[in-house]
Amino acid sequence: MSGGERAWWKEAVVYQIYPQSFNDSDGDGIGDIPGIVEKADYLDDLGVDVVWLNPVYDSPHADNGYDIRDYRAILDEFGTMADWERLIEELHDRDIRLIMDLVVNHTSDEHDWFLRSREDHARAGDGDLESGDRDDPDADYRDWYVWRDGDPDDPPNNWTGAFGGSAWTYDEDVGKWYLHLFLEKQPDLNWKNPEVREAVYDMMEWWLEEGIDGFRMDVINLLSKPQSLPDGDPDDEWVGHEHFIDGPRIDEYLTELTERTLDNYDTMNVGECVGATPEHARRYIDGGLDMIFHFEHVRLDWDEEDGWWRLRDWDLTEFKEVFTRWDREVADEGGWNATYLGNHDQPRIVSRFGDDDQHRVASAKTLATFLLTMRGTPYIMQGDEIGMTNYPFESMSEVIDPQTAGRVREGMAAGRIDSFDDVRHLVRARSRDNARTPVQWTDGEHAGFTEGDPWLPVNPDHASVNVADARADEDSVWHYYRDLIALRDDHAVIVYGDYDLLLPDHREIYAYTRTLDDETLLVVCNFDDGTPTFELPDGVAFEESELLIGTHGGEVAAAATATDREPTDAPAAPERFDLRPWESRVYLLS
Ligand code: TEU
Repeated sequence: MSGGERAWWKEAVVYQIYPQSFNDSDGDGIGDIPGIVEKADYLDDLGVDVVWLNPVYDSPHADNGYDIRDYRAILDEFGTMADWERLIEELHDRDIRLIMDLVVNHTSDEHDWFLRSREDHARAGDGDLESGDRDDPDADYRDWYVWRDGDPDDPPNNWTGAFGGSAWTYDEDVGKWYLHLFLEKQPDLNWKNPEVREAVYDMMEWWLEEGIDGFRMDVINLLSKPQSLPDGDPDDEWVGHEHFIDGPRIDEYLTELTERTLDNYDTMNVGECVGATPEHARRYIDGGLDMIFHFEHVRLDWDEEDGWWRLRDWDLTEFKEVFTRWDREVADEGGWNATYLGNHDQPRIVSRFGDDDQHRVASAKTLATFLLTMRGTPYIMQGDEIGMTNYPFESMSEVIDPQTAGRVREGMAAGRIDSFDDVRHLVRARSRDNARTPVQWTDGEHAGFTEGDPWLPVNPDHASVNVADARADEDSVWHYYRDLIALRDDHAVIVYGDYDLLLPDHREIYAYTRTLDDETLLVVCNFDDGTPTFELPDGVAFEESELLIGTHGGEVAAAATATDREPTDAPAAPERFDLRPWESRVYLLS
Protein backbone atom coordinates (compact mmCIF):
# COMPACT_ATOMS: atom_id res chain seq x y z
CA MET A 1 0.00 0.00 0.00
CA SER A 2 1.12 3.56 -0.63
CA GLY A 3 2.26 5.78 2.21
CA GLY A 4 3.46 2.90 4.33
CA GLU A 5 1.66 1.64 7.38
CA ARG A 6 -1.27 3.63 8.67
CA ALA A 7 -0.74 5.60 11.87
CA TRP A 8 -2.72 8.29 13.69
CA TRP A 9 0.23 10.65 13.60
CA LYS A 10 0.36 10.47 9.81
CA GLU A 11 -3.29 11.48 9.65
CA ALA A 12 -2.96 14.22 12.26
CA VAL A 13 -2.76 17.96 11.71
CA VAL A 14 -0.48 19.53 14.31
CA TYR A 15 -0.99 23.03 15.67
CA GLN A 16 1.97 24.73 17.35
CA ILE A 17 1.31 26.85 20.43
CA TYR A 18 3.95 29.30 21.57
CA PRO A 19 2.58 29.84 25.07
CA GLN A 20 3.89 33.31 25.84
CA SER A 21 2.17 34.69 22.73
CA PHE A 22 -1.02 32.67 22.47
CA ASN A 23 -3.51 34.09 24.99
CA ASP A 24 -3.01 35.88 28.29
CA SER A 25 -5.65 35.10 30.93
CA ASP A 26 -4.35 37.18 33.83
CA GLY A 27 -3.30 40.50 32.33
CA ASP A 28 0.46 40.27 32.98
CA GLY A 29 1.16 40.61 29.25
CA ILE A 30 2.45 37.03 28.96
CA GLY A 31 0.34 34.25 27.50
CA ASP A 32 -0.33 31.36 29.88
CA ILE A 33 -1.77 27.88 30.22
CA PRO A 34 -5.22 28.98 31.46
CA GLY A 35 -5.24 31.21 28.38
CA ILE A 36 -4.81 28.13 26.20
CA VAL A 37 -7.61 26.35 28.08
CA GLU A 38 -9.89 29.31 27.27
CA LYS A 39 -9.20 28.61 23.60
CA ALA A 40 -9.70 24.84 23.64
CA ASP A 41 -12.97 25.21 21.74
CA TYR A 42 -11.21 27.40 19.22
CA LEU A 43 -8.73 24.62 18.48
CA ASP A 44 -11.55 22.12 18.26
CA ASP A 45 -13.48 24.33 15.82
CA LEU A 46 -10.41 24.66 13.63
CA GLY A 47 -10.21 20.88 13.65
CA VAL A 48 -6.60 20.24 14.61
CA ASP A 49 -5.67 16.85 16.04
CA VAL A 50 -2.48 17.52 17.98
CA VAL A 51 -1.10 20.50 19.87
CA TRP A 52 2.67 20.90 20.06
CA LEU A 53 3.35 23.09 23.07
CA ASN A 54 6.63 25.00 23.07
CA PRO A 55 8.49 24.82 26.42
CA VAL A 56 6.36 25.68 29.46
CA TYR A 57 8.89 24.47 32.03
CA ASP A 58 10.48 26.49 34.79
CA SER A 59 13.22 28.54 33.17
CA PRO A 60 14.99 31.89 33.46
CA HIS A 61 13.96 32.47 29.82
CA ALA A 62 17.33 33.48 28.44
CA ASP A 63 16.12 31.71 25.26
CA ASN A 64 12.35 31.81 25.75
CA GLY A 65 12.14 28.56 27.64
CA TYR A 66 14.74 26.54 25.69
CA ASP A 67 16.90 26.96 28.80
CA ILE A 68 15.21 24.71 31.36
CA ARG A 69 15.81 25.08 35.09
CA ASP A 70 13.38 22.37 36.19
CA TYR A 71 11.96 19.81 33.75
CA ARG A 72 9.16 18.83 36.13
CA ALA A 73 7.75 22.25 36.99
CA ILE A 74 5.75 24.85 35.09
CA LEU A 75 7.05 28.41 34.77
CA ASP A 76 5.16 30.65 37.24
CA GLU A 77 4.11 33.11 34.54
CA PHE A 78 2.52 30.24 32.59
CA GLY A 79 0.63 28.77 35.56
CA THR A 80 0.87 25.68 37.72
CA MET A 81 1.03 21.94 37.26
CA ALA A 82 -2.70 21.90 38.11
CA ASP A 83 -3.33 24.31 35.20
CA TRP A 84 -1.34 22.02 32.93
CA GLU A 85 -3.37 19.01 34.07
CA ARG A 86 -6.54 20.92 33.29
CA LEU A 87 -5.14 21.71 29.82
CA ILE A 88 -4.39 18.12 28.90
CA GLU A 89 -7.81 17.07 30.17
CA GLU A 90 -9.60 19.74 28.13
CA LEU A 91 -7.63 18.81 25.01
CA HIS A 92 -8.15 15.08 25.43
CA ASP A 93 -11.88 15.68 26.02
CA ARG A 94 -11.93 17.16 22.53
CA ASP A 95 -9.82 14.35 21.03
CA ILE A 96 -6.85 16.65 20.65
CA ARG A 97 -3.53 15.13 21.66
CA LEU A 98 -0.69 17.00 23.31
CA ILE A 99 3.01 16.78 22.55
CA MET A 100 5.60 18.61 24.64
CA ASP A 101 8.96 20.09 23.75
CA LEU A 102 11.89 17.93 24.80
CA VAL A 103 15.02 20.07 25.27
CA VAL A 104 17.84 17.77 26.32
CA ASN A 105 20.86 18.85 24.32
CA HIS A 106 21.32 21.46 27.03
CA THR A 107 19.80 22.77 30.25
CA SER A 108 19.81 26.19 31.85
CA ASP A 109 22.96 27.06 33.80
CA GLU A 110 20.49 27.45 36.69
CA HIS A 111 19.43 23.80 36.50
CA ASP A 112 20.30 21.87 39.65
CA TRP A 113 22.43 19.44 37.61
CA PHE A 114 24.67 22.24 36.41
CA LEU A 115 24.90 23.85 39.85
CA ARG A 116 25.93 20.47 41.27
CA SER A 117 28.35 19.86 38.46
CA ARG A 118 30.14 23.11 39.29
CA GLU A 119 30.11 22.31 43.00
CA ASP A 120 31.51 18.84 42.50
CA HIS A 121 34.40 20.15 40.46
CA ALA A 122 35.08 22.53 43.33
CA ARG A 123 34.81 19.76 45.91
CA ALA A 124 37.29 17.70 43.96
CA GLY A 125 39.70 20.56 44.27
CA ASP A 126 39.36 21.65 40.69
CA GLY A 127 38.47 25.20 41.65
CA ASP A 128 37.62 27.62 44.41
CA LEU A 129 33.85 27.15 44.51
CA GLU A 130 32.40 26.11 47.89
CA SER A 131 30.50 22.85 47.86
CA GLY A 132 26.87 23.49 48.84
CA ASP A 133 24.52 21.30 50.87
CA ARG A 134 23.75 18.07 49.07
CA ASP A 135 21.08 15.42 49.60
CA ASP A 136 23.42 12.80 48.26
CA PRO A 137 27.05 13.60 49.02
CA ASP A 138 28.25 10.52 47.12
CA ALA A 139 26.80 11.57 43.82
CA ASP A 140 29.25 13.07 41.42
CA TYR A 141 27.95 15.43 38.77
CA ARG A 142 31.31 16.49 37.39
CA ASP A 143 30.86 14.57 34.20
CA TRP A 144 27.27 15.69 33.47
CA TYR A 145 28.34 18.57 31.23
CA VAL A 146 31.20 19.03 28.77
CA TRP A 147 34.02 20.54 30.84
CA ARG A 148 37.58 21.00 29.66
CA ASP A 149 40.76 22.25 31.28
CA GLY A 150 42.68 24.99 29.61
CA ASP A 151 44.11 28.44 29.61
CA PRO A 152 41.38 31.04 30.40
CA ASP A 153 42.31 32.90 27.22
CA ASP A 154 42.30 29.93 24.92
CA PRO A 155 39.05 27.97 24.49
CA PRO A 156 39.37 24.20 23.91
CA ASN A 157 38.48 24.56 20.22
CA ASN A 158 37.15 27.07 17.69
CA TRP A 159 33.46 26.05 17.75
CA THR A 160 30.94 28.89 17.82
CA GLY A 161 27.53 29.10 19.44
CA ALA A 162 24.44 29.19 17.21
CA PHE A 163 23.73 32.71 18.41
CA GLY A 164 27.28 34.00 17.94
CA GLY A 165 30.52 34.07 19.94
CA SER A 166 32.55 31.12 21.15
CA ALA A 167 30.74 27.90 22.10
CA TRP A 168 32.85 27.87 25.28
CA THR A 169 32.64 29.85 28.49
CA TYR A 170 35.39 29.84 31.08
CA ASP A 171 33.93 29.33 34.55
CA GLU A 172 36.27 31.27 36.83
CA ASP A 173 35.04 29.56 40.00
CA VAL A 174 35.57 26.12 38.59
CA GLY A 175 38.68 26.95 36.64
CA LYS A 176 37.45 25.12 33.54
CA TRP A 177 35.68 25.71 30.25
CA TYR A 178 32.18 24.42 29.54
CA LEU A 179 30.59 23.86 26.14
CA HIS A 180 27.36 25.52 25.00
CA LEU A 181 26.24 25.22 21.38
CA PHE A 182 23.68 27.95 22.11
CA LEU A 183 23.83 30.69 24.77
CA GLU A 184 26.29 30.81 27.64
CA LYS A 185 23.23 30.17 29.81
CA GLN A 186 22.56 26.88 27.95
CA PRO A 187 25.37 24.44 28.88
CA ASP A 188 25.38 21.22 26.81
CA LEU A 189 24.69 17.99 28.67
CA ASN A 190 27.30 15.27 28.33
CA TRP A 191 25.40 12.48 26.58
CA LYS A 192 28.35 10.12 26.87
CA ASN A 193 27.56 9.85 30.57
CA PRO A 194 24.98 7.05 31.09
CA GLU A 195 23.73 8.79 34.26
CA VAL A 196 22.72 11.80 32.17
CA ARG A 197 20.84 9.58 29.75
CA GLU A 198 19.07 7.76 32.61
CA ALA A 199 18.04 11.07 34.16
CA VAL A 200 16.59 12.21 30.81
CA TYR A 201 14.68 8.95 30.34
CA ASP A 202 13.28 9.23 33.88
CA MET A 203 12.06 12.71 33.12
CA MET A 204 10.50 11.63 29.80
CA GLU A 205 8.82 8.72 31.52
CA TRP A 206 7.41 11.11 34.13
CA TRP A 207 5.73 13.21 31.43
CA LEU A 208 4.53 10.15 29.55
CA GLU A 209 2.92 8.92 32.76
CA GLU A 210 1.25 12.33 33.04
CA GLY A 211 -0.53 11.36 29.83
CA ILE A 212 1.24 13.29 27.07
CA ASP A 213 1.15 11.94 23.53
CA GLY A 214 4.75 12.48 22.54
CA PHE A 215 7.56 14.95 22.07
CA ARG A 216 8.99 17.45 19.65
CA MET A 217 12.69 16.98 20.25
CA ASP A 218 14.78 20.11 20.19
CA VAL A 219 18.04 19.97 18.15
CA ILE A 220 18.08 16.24 18.76
CA ASN A 221 20.77 15.50 16.15
CA LEU A 222 23.33 17.55 18.12
CA LEU A 223 23.51 15.25 21.14
CA SER A 224 26.75 13.47 20.26
CA LYS A 225 30.05 15.34 20.24
CA PRO A 226 33.32 13.67 19.28
CA GLN A 227 35.50 13.06 22.33
CA SER A 228 38.50 14.78 20.74
CA LEU A 229 36.53 18.00 20.06
CA PRO A 230 38.34 18.77 16.77
CA ASP A 231 38.37 22.31 15.38
CA GLY A 232 35.82 23.10 12.69
CA ASP A 233 36.22 24.94 9.40
CA PRO A 234 36.75 28.54 10.60
CA ASP A 235 34.92 30.00 7.59
CA ASP A 236 31.60 28.35 8.40
CA GLU A 237 28.68 30.29 9.78
CA TRP A 238 28.34 27.77 12.65
CA VAL A 239 31.93 26.68 13.24
CA GLY A 240 32.22 23.02 14.23
CA HIS A 241 28.89 21.90 12.82
CA GLU A 242 30.51 19.15 10.73
CA HIS A 243 31.53 17.57 14.06
CA PHE A 244 28.48 18.06 16.27
CA ILE A 245 25.66 17.68 13.72
CA ASP A 246 25.03 13.94 13.35
CA GLY A 247 27.92 13.17 15.71
CA PRO A 248 29.58 9.76 16.15
CA ARG A 249 27.13 8.18 18.62
CA ILE A 250 23.89 9.85 17.55
CA ASP A 251 22.23 6.68 16.21
CA GLU A 252 22.94 4.80 19.41
CA TYR A 253 21.53 7.62 21.57
CA LEU A 254 18.34 8.00 19.53
CA THR A 255 17.69 4.26 19.51
CA GLU A 256 18.24 3.98 23.23
CA LEU A 257 16.11 7.04 23.96
CA THR A 258 13.11 5.87 21.96
CA GLU A 259 13.36 2.23 23.08
CA ARG A 260 13.56 3.16 26.73
CA THR A 261 10.69 5.65 26.69
CA LEU A 262 8.41 6.40 23.73
CA ASP A 263 8.19 2.85 22.41
CA ASN A 264 6.34 1.79 25.55
CA TYR A 265 3.51 4.22 24.85
CA ASP A 266 1.21 5.12 21.96
CA THR A 267 3.00 8.31 21.00
CA MET A 268 4.31 10.41 18.14
CA ASN A 269 7.64 12.18 18.01
CA VAL A 270 9.35 14.61 15.69
CA GLY A 271 13.03 15.43 15.90
CA GLU A 272 14.23 18.91 15.07
CA CYS A 273 17.37 18.24 13.03
CA VAL A 274 19.28 21.28 11.90
CA GLY A 275 21.53 20.52 8.92
CA ALA A 276 19.93 17.11 8.31
CA THR A 277 19.93 15.34 4.95
CA PRO A 278 17.44 12.69 3.80
CA GLU A 279 20.10 10.10 4.56
CA HIS A 280 20.22 11.26 8.20
CA ALA A 281 16.42 11.24 8.32
CA ARG A 282 16.21 7.64 7.14
CA ARG A 283 18.70 6.54 9.78
CA TYR A 284 16.97 8.44 12.59
CA ILE A 285 13.60 7.04 11.55
CA ASP A 286 15.10 3.53 11.55
CA GLY A 287 16.37 4.35 15.02
CA GLY A 288 12.92 5.21 16.35
CA LEU A 289 12.01 8.76 15.35
CA ASP A 290 8.68 9.09 13.53
CA MET A 291 9.75 12.08 11.42
CA ILE A 292 12.09 15.03 11.51
CA PHE A 293 12.07 18.75 10.82
CA HIS A 294 14.81 19.51 8.30
CA PHE A 295 15.90 23.01 7.34
CA GLU A 296 16.50 22.89 3.58
CA HIS A 297 13.53 25.00 2.44
CA VAL A 298 14.04 27.56 5.20
CA ARG A 299 17.63 28.06 4.09
CA LEU A 300 16.75 28.84 0.45
CA ASP A 301 16.73 32.56 1.21
CA TRP A 302 20.11 32.49 2.98
CA ASP A 303 23.06 33.57 0.86
CA GLU A 304 25.61 30.90 -0.13
CA GLU A 305 28.49 33.13 0.98
CA ASP A 306 27.07 35.55 3.51
CA GLY A 307 24.42 33.31 5.07
CA TRP A 308 22.08 35.28 7.33
CA TRP A 309 23.67 38.53 6.21
CA ARG A 310 22.30 38.61 2.68
CA LEU A 311 18.83 37.79 1.37
CA ARG A 312 19.07 35.34 -1.48
CA ASP A 313 16.61 35.36 -4.35
CA TRP A 314 15.28 31.86 -4.66
CA ASP A 315 13.25 30.25 -7.34
CA LEU A 316 10.12 28.10 -7.03
CA THR A 317 11.88 25.28 -8.89
CA GLU A 318 14.38 25.02 -6.03
CA PHE A 319 11.57 24.88 -3.48
CA LYS A 320 9.90 22.09 -5.44
CA GLU A 321 13.19 20.25 -5.76
CA VAL A 322 13.67 20.21 -1.98
CA PHE A 323 10.23 18.84 -1.17
CA THR A 324 10.29 16.38 -4.05
CA ARG A 325 13.70 15.00 -3.09
CA TRP A 326 12.66 14.59 0.56
CA ASP A 327 9.53 12.78 -0.52
CA ARG A 328 11.44 10.46 -2.84
CA GLU A 329 14.34 9.80 -0.48
CA VAL A 330 12.41 9.55 2.78
CA ALA A 331 8.69 8.88 2.24
CA ASP A 332 9.20 6.58 -0.77
CA GLU A 333 11.77 4.67 1.28
CA GLY A 334 9.29 3.77 4.00
CA GLY A 335 9.93 6.81 6.19
CA TRP A 336 7.69 9.79 6.79
CA ASN A 337 8.10 13.58 6.53
CA ALA A 338 6.99 16.51 8.64
CA THR A 339 5.69 19.37 6.47
CA TYR A 340 6.19 22.85 7.88
CA LEU A 341 6.70 26.28 6.40
CA GLY A 342 7.11 28.26 9.61
CA ASN A 343 7.50 27.95 13.35
CA HIS A 344 8.71 30.06 16.30
CA ASP A 345 12.23 30.27 14.80
CA GLN A 346 11.16 31.39 11.34
CA PRO A 347 9.47 34.45 9.87
CA ARG A 348 5.77 34.41 9.07
CA ILE A 349 5.05 32.14 6.14
CA VAL A 350 2.89 34.56 4.17
CA SER A 351 5.64 37.20 4.35
CA ARG A 352 8.35 34.77 3.36
CA PHE A 353 6.84 32.38 0.83
CA GLY A 354 3.69 34.33 -0.09
CA ASP A 355 2.81 37.96 -0.67
CA ASP A 356 1.82 39.74 2.53
CA ASP A 357 0.78 42.85 0.68
CA GLN A 358 -1.63 42.78 -2.25
CA HIS A 359 -2.28 39.04 -2.22
CA ARG A 360 -2.15 38.26 1.48
CA VAL A 361 -5.38 36.25 1.58
CA ALA A 362 -4.88 34.31 -1.66
CA SER A 363 -1.23 33.56 -0.98
CA ALA A 364 -1.89 32.48 2.62
CA LYS A 365 -4.52 30.11 1.23
CA THR A 366 -2.16 28.76 -1.39
CA LEU A 367 0.49 28.06 1.24
CA ALA A 368 -2.20 26.29 3.27
CA THR A 369 -3.14 24.24 0.21
CA PHE A 370 0.43 23.07 -0.15
CA LEU A 371 0.99 22.49 3.58
CA LEU A 372 -2.13 20.38 3.98
CA THR A 373 -2.03 18.36 0.75
CA MET A 374 1.65 17.50 0.61
CA ARG A 375 2.58 14.00 1.73
CA GLY A 376 3.66 14.36 5.37
CA THR A 377 2.28 15.42 8.73
CA PRO A 378 1.45 19.14 8.51
CA TYR A 379 2.47 21.59 11.26
CA ILE A 380 0.59 24.89 11.52
CA MET A 381 2.26 27.68 13.52
CA GLN A 382 -0.26 29.61 15.62
CA GLY A 383 -1.50 32.68 13.74
CA ASP A 384 -0.78 31.26 10.30
CA GLU A 385 -4.40 30.12 10.15
CA ILE A 386 -5.39 33.79 9.84
CA GLY A 387 -2.44 34.75 7.65
CA MET A 388 -0.47 36.75 10.25
CA THR A 389 2.46 38.72 8.77
CA ASN A 390 5.98 39.79 9.74
CA TYR A 391 6.39 42.67 12.17
CA PRO A 392 7.52 46.08 10.85
CA PHE A 393 10.58 46.47 13.11
CA GLU A 394 11.74 50.06 13.45
CA SER A 395 14.46 49.98 16.09
CA MET A 396 16.87 47.72 17.93
CA SER A 397 14.83 48.10 21.12
CA GLU A 398 12.12 45.97 19.52
CA VAL A 399 14.49 43.07 18.89
CA ILE A 400 14.25 40.62 21.78
CA ASP A 401 15.15 37.34 20.04
CA PRO A 402 18.68 36.48 21.26
CA GLN A 403 19.64 35.06 17.86
CA THR A 404 18.87 38.25 15.94
CA ALA A 405 20.14 40.53 18.70
CA GLY A 406 23.37 38.50 18.90
CA ARG A 407 24.02 38.70 15.18
CA VAL A 408 23.37 42.42 15.04
CA ARG A 409 25.67 43.01 18.02
CA GLU A 410 28.42 40.94 16.39
CA GLY A 411 27.92 42.74 13.08
CA MET A 412 28.36 46.08 14.82
CA ALA A 413 31.44 44.91 16.74
CA ALA A 414 33.01 43.61 13.53
CA GLY A 415 32.35 46.89 11.74
CA ARG A 416 30.11 45.14 9.23
CA ILE A 417 27.21 47.52 9.99
CA ASP A 418 26.97 50.93 11.63
CA SER A 419 23.40 51.20 12.73
CA PHE A 420 20.00 49.52 12.73
CA ASP A 421 19.28 51.14 9.36
CA ASP A 422 21.85 48.82 7.80
CA VAL A 423 20.08 45.68 9.02
CA ARG A 424 16.44 46.74 9.15
CA HIS A 425 15.62 44.72 6.02
CA LEU A 426 17.32 41.62 7.46
CA VAL A 427 15.68 41.92 10.88
CA ARG A 428 12.32 42.39 9.18
CA ALA A 429 12.86 39.38 6.96
CA ARG A 430 14.49 37.04 9.45
CA SER A 431 13.95 37.87 13.12
CA ARG A 432 12.52 34.96 15.06
CA ASP A 433 10.29 37.54 16.79
CA ASN A 434 8.25 37.88 13.59
CA ALA A 435 6.33 34.74 14.42
CA ARG A 436 6.43 35.32 18.18
CA THR A 437 4.27 38.45 18.31
CA PRO A 438 0.94 37.90 20.10
CA VAL A 439 -1.86 36.09 18.32
CA GLN A 440 -4.36 38.59 16.99
CA TRP A 441 -7.75 37.62 18.35
CA THR A 442 -9.65 40.88 17.72
CA ASP A 443 -9.20 44.33 16.23
CA GLY A 444 -9.32 45.78 19.76
CA GLU A 445 -6.60 46.90 22.13
CA HIS A 446 -3.55 44.60 22.06
CA ALA A 447 -5.53 42.49 19.60
CA GLY A 448 -7.46 40.97 22.48
CA PHE A 449 -4.35 39.03 23.52
CA THR A 450 -3.99 40.67 26.93
CA GLU A 451 -5.46 43.33 29.14
CA GLY A 452 -1.97 44.32 30.24
CA ASP A 453 1.13 45.32 28.30
CA PRO A 454 2.12 42.57 25.88
CA TRP A 455 5.67 41.20 26.35
CA LEU A 456 6.29 41.65 22.61
CA PRO A 457 4.52 44.32 20.57
CA VAL A 458 1.34 43.38 18.73
CA ASN A 459 1.52 43.67 14.95
CA PRO A 460 -0.29 46.88 13.92
CA ASP A 461 -2.10 45.00 11.14
CA HIS A 462 -4.38 43.40 13.76
CA ALA A 463 -6.95 46.02 12.77
CA SER A 464 -7.60 43.92 9.68
CA VAL A 465 -5.88 40.59 10.43
CA ASN A 466 -7.56 38.98 13.42
CA VAL A 467 -9.45 35.85 14.39
CA ALA A 468 -12.79 37.53 15.08
CA ASP A 469 -13.01 39.06 11.61
CA ALA A 470 -11.67 35.91 9.96
CA ARG A 471 -14.26 33.72 11.60
CA ALA A 472 -17.04 36.08 10.55
CA ASP A 473 -15.93 35.97 6.91
CA GLU A 474 -16.66 32.73 5.05
CA ASP A 475 -13.95 33.54 2.49
CA SER A 476 -11.21 34.07 5.05
CA VAL A 477 -7.91 32.27 5.41
CA TRP A 478 -9.26 30.77 8.66
CA HIS A 479 -12.25 29.10 6.99
CA TYR A 480 -10.00 27.83 4.25
CA TYR A 481 -7.66 26.16 6.76
CA ARG A 482 -10.64 24.65 8.50
CA ASP A 483 -12.04 23.28 5.24
CA LEU A 484 -8.69 21.81 4.23
CA ILE A 485 -8.24 20.16 7.63
CA ALA A 486 -11.70 18.65 7.32
CA LEU A 487 -10.92 17.39 3.80
CA ARG A 488 -7.97 15.41 5.12
CA ASP A 489 -10.36 13.48 7.35
CA ASP A 490 -12.55 12.57 4.38
CA HIS A 491 -9.91 11.57 1.85
CA ALA A 492 -7.28 8.99 2.68
CA VAL A 493 -5.51 9.88 -0.57
CA ILE A 494 -4.45 13.22 0.96
CA VAL A 495 -2.65 11.43 3.77
CA TYR A 496 -1.43 8.22 2.17
CA GLY A 497 -1.34 8.86 -1.56
CA ASP A 498 1.96 8.69 -3.44
CA TYR A 499 3.35 12.08 -4.43
CA ASP A 500 4.39 12.85 -8.01
CA LEU A 501 5.64 16.23 -9.13
CA LEU A 502 4.24 17.69 -12.37
CA LEU A 503 5.88 20.50 -14.36
CA PRO A 504 9.20 20.46 -12.42
CA ASP A 505 10.59 23.42 -14.38
CA HIS A 506 7.58 25.71 -14.14
CA ARG A 507 8.62 28.81 -12.23
CA GLU A 508 5.16 29.91 -11.07
CA ILE A 509 3.08 26.78 -10.70
CA TYR A 510 3.70 24.04 -8.15
CA ALA A 511 1.55 21.12 -9.28
CA TYR A 512 1.53 17.50 -8.17
CA THR A 513 -0.63 14.45 -7.92
CA ARG A 514 -1.26 12.20 -4.95
CA THR A 515 -2.38 8.72 -5.83
CA LEU A 516 -3.93 5.98 -3.74
CA ASP A 517 -5.53 2.95 -5.37
CA ASP A 518 -7.92 4.30 -8.04
CA GLU A 519 -8.08 7.84 -6.68
CA THR A 520 -5.85 10.72 -7.70
CA LEU A 521 -5.66 14.11 -6.12
CA LEU A 522 -4.48 16.86 -8.44
CA VAL A 523 -3.05 19.89 -6.62
CA VAL A 524 -2.28 23.02 -8.63
CA CYS A 525 -0.86 26.04 -6.81
CA ASN A 526 0.08 29.35 -8.39
CA PHE A 527 2.99 30.58 -6.27
CA ASP A 528 3.13 33.97 -7.97
CA ASP A 529 1.12 37.06 -8.81
CA GLY A 530 0.97 36.31 -12.53
CA THR A 531 -1.84 34.52 -14.36
CA PRO A 532 -0.28 31.38 -15.85
CA THR A 533 -2.20 28.70 -17.69
CA PHE A 534 -2.02 25.21 -16.24
CA GLU A 535 -1.91 22.33 -18.68
CA LEU A 536 -2.22 18.82 -17.37
CA PRO A 537 0.74 16.79 -18.67
CA ASP A 538 0.06 13.55 -20.52
CA GLY A 539 -0.15 10.45 -18.41
CA VAL A 540 -2.59 11.57 -15.75
CA ALA A 541 -5.61 9.52 -16.75
CA PHE A 542 -9.07 9.90 -15.26
CA GLU A 543 -12.75 9.71 -16.16
CA GLU A 544 -14.31 12.04 -13.66
CA SER A 545 -13.08 15.10 -11.85
CA GLU A 546 -14.39 17.07 -8.94
CA LEU A 547 -13.06 20.38 -7.63
CA LEU A 548 -12.63 19.64 -3.93
CA ILE A 549 -11.42 23.04 -2.82
CA GLY A 550 -9.88 26.17 -4.28
CA THR A 551 -8.52 29.44 -2.97
CA HIS A 552 -11.09 31.31 -5.02
CA GLY A 553 -14.01 29.13 -4.11
CA GLY A 554 -15.92 26.87 -6.47
CA GLU A 555 -15.82 29.52 -9.14
CA VAL A 556 -13.04 29.08 -11.64
CA ALA A 557 -11.66 31.42 -14.23
CA ALA A 558 -13.03 30.70 -17.70
CA ALA A 559 -11.01 27.85 -19.07
CA ALA A 560 -8.25 28.64 -21.50
CA THR A 561 -9.37 32.11 -22.41
CA ALA A 562 -6.40 34.25 -21.61
CA THR A 563 -8.30 37.47 -22.06
CA ASP A 564 -11.35 36.59 -20.03
CA ARG A 565 -10.46 36.53 -16.35
CA GLU A 566 -14.00 36.88 -15.07
CA PRO A 567 -14.98 34.13 -12.68
CA THR A 568 -17.65 31.85 -14.04
CA ASP A 569 -19.54 28.94 -12.65
CA ALA A 570 -18.32 26.84 -15.54
CA PRO A 571 -17.53 23.26 -14.57
CA ALA A 572 -14.03 22.65 -13.35
CA ALA A 573 -11.73 21.68 -16.19
CA PRO A 574 -8.55 20.11 -14.91
CA GLU A 575 -6.93 19.55 -18.31
CA ARG A 576 -6.26 23.19 -18.97
CA PHE A 577 -7.19 26.34 -17.10
CA ASP A 578 -5.99 29.83 -16.25
CA LEU A 579 -5.00 30.66 -12.72
CA ARG A 580 -5.53 33.97 -11.00
CA PRO A 581 -2.68 35.43 -8.89
CA TRP A 582 -1.85 33.00 -6.06
CA GLU A 583 -4.81 30.80 -6.96
CA SER A 584 -4.81 27.09 -6.04
CA ARG A 585 -7.15 24.27 -6.83
CA VAL A 586 -7.42 20.74 -5.62
CA TYR A 587 -9.24 18.22 -7.83
CA LEU A 588 -10.20 14.69 -7.09
CA LEU A 589 -9.79 12.55 -10.20
CA SER A 590 -11.22 9.08 -10.45
O1 TEU B 1 16.34 25.69 17.34
C1 TEU B 1 17.50 25.23 16.74
C2 TEU B 1 18.11 26.19 15.78
O2 TEU B 1 19.01 25.84 15.06
C3 TEU B 1 17.65 27.59 15.97
O3 TEU B 1 18.48 28.07 16.97
C4 TEU B 1 17.75 28.56 14.88
O4 TEU B 1 16.78 29.51 15.23
C5 TEU B 1 17.50 28.05 13.51
O5 TEU B 1 18.71 27.62 13.01
C6 TEU B 1 16.87 29.06 12.60
O6 TEU B 1 17.78 30.00 12.18
C7 TEU B 1 15.89 25.15 18.54
C8 TEU B 1 14.67 25.89 19.04
O7 TEU B 1 13.61 25.73 18.15
C9 TEU B 1 15.04 27.32 19.28
O8 TEU B 1 13.93 28.11 19.62
C10 TEU B 1 16.07 27.35 20.36
O9 TEU B 1 16.54 28.66 20.51
C11 TEU B 1 17.26 26.43 20.06
O10 TEU B 1 16.87 25.17 19.56
C12 TEU B 1 18.04 26.16 21.31
O11 TEU B 1 17.33 25.32 22.17
